[in-house]
Amino acid sequence: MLNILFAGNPTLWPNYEPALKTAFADAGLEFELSDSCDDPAIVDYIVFSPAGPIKDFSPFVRTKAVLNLWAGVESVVGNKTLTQPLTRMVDPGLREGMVEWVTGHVLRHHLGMDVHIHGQDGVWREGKVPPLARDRCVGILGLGELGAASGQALAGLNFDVAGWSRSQKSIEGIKCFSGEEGLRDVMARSEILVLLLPLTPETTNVLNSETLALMPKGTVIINPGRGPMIDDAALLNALNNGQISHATLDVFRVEPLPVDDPYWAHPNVTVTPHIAAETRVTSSARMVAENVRRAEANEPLMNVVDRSAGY
Ligand code: NDP
Ligand code: OXD
Repeated sequence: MLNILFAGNPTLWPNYEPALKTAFADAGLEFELSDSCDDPAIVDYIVFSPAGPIKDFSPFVRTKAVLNLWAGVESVVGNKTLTQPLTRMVDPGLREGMVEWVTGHVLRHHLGMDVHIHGQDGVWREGKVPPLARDRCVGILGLGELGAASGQALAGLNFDVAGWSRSQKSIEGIKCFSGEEGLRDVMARSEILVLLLPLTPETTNVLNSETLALMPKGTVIINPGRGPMIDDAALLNALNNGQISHATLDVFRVEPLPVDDPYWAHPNVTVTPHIAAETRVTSSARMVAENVRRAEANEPLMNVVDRSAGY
């Protein structure tokens, strides 16, 4: 009998309890699932999220894996008490949600929708025909689960998509770049740039005054990745001098974004409240159960975090 502890956001327990029970049973596991435990020493697996109660993993001496419900692991990967294998969330529902959010926001800026949505003032504005997608360069920083899927969806709409990753990739429909030179190449061609990197020391402030200056004047920034990948002062400066025409930001250094943050009031910034993509309960429960099944069968876990890379 496996003891599995749900240590995610407590408000999600009523949804996750039945979904995880179904998924573990379907995976053929014998288990006790609980959202609390009196004795950490008997816990075999932890279903984890940074919004949950566990900050110290050291009492969980028998735990075979910590299964993160989030894709991003920056808030747990450096936890010195975490010695157990850590997996991150790769979930079809999360991926689909991100593809939809990215595609919607890219299309908004590509088509110049705001001019007409906010311009219902009786003025017949002609001459605002957008180029075809095939003539619009979109850049994606990060070509992992979410970046590659979003890039491929945009390529499917004919956008001219280029992407950047740590290792060199070959992905149908996407011009792939890597390395410092590759970053400069992607920045220099992107009229719309989407950030889907994980937050690590290497990706912190990847958008700064130097890299923003490489971009074509009037570029749009879309950030569903993580807030600290942008040097906020540099972005605000670039927005104020027109180097960047708009920023759609879903993630921030401080969340919730404080009410007096300059992003809220900036006319060329759209703030969304970290809703780009959410881990979906049913599909993610299946991913968690599959990993527990694998561990019990001595098969390699899926989506193990590389602690040295930080993602
Ligand atoms: P993956 O780990 O699958 O992909 C990360 C990509 O970034 C990989 O292509 C990786 O390169 C690349 N990368 C990492 N470090 C560097 C670097 N130093 N230089 C260049 N490229 C780098 O992550 P996901 O696609 O699953 O998720 C990406 C991020 O999206 C998450 O970490 C999270 O922060 C964010 N997110 C936001 C959500 C929201 O609602 N706003 C929801 C879910 C996730 P390589 O392929 O070579 O490893
Ligand atoms: C995630 C997120 O990392 O929701 O999963 O941001």
